[in-house]
Amino acid sequence: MKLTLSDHLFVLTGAGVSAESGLATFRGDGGLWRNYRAEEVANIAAWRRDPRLVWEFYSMRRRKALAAKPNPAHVALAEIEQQLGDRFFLCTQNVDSLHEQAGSERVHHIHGELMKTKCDSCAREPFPDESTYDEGTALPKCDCGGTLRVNVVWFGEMVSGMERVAYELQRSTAFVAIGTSGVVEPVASFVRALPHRNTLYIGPEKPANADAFSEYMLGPAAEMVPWLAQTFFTAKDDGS
Ligand code: BJW
Ligand code: ZN
Repeated sequence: MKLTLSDHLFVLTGAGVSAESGLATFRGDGGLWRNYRAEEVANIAAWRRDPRLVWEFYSMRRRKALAAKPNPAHVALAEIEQQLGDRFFLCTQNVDSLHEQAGSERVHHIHGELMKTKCDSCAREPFPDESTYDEGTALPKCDCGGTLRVNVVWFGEMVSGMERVAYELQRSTAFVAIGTSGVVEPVASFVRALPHRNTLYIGPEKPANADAFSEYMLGPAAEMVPWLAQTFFTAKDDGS
């Protein structure tokens, strides 16, 4: 991939970028929770059917996320952003805050944020919340009588901030996707909506939408992303 200081870089991250911080991915070996596939619980239909089960799942996720630390991939992305400034945009599907903890500032959480809570009935603003609601505890209620839920985007719900994302895709000159299986829409189609083909995928295996990428770096993010940053900084020092 050609990446220079004058590029507009759009980075897309998925669960794989946080795997080496100890947070499980959705699909594959780490994706099982009490015999449920994670996607079966991360689902609006599951919330309507069994909100207690869904809160138990997200309570477990909140505990794990609170204990997790950014890994070298998060840190390397923050370093690239330092160089590119407003020409850098990071769209993450992850609901953890590891990018922010690593120092990234231009982060868009297209599938929401785990450490925020909102009402499932009224339009009150999502608010910061690290509370957990385990088996036997009452469901949290809003003043309006609605049930409070975690501020994430489930299947069947609209993703967040698509207008800004579409703008950043259009103005990008380079696109890097890291640790995402390429099956969840609309995000999986971003790589097909670009005005260029300067595209790179980083992860241990090719994603489902691999045909749309022009290059791959096959390996774990915590090794490959610092390497990408290094080649970028070397090119910068050369003035190339
Ligand atoms: C490593 C690694 C290491 C491992 N280093 N890498 C068009 C066509 C067909 C269907 C649809 C469509 N448009 C919309 C849909 C429906 C649906 C959808 O996509 N369905 C398909 C699955 C069939 N999409 C939606 O409903 C979306 N909404 C929407 O489009 O609204 C408009 C609309 C509404 C209604 C009708 C029509 C249109 C919303 C999607 C919301 C997804 N939500 C979740 C849960 C979020 C909360 C939470 O975290 O709990 O988001 S599901 C889950 O999947 C989560 C993830 O962000 C998302 C993507 O997963 P990701 O990140 O790719 O993880 P994995 O586990 O799949 O992959 C990990 C990867 O890492 C692997 O590739 C590994 O190899 C790799 N890896 N170790 C680097 N060390
Ligand atoms: Zn309410």
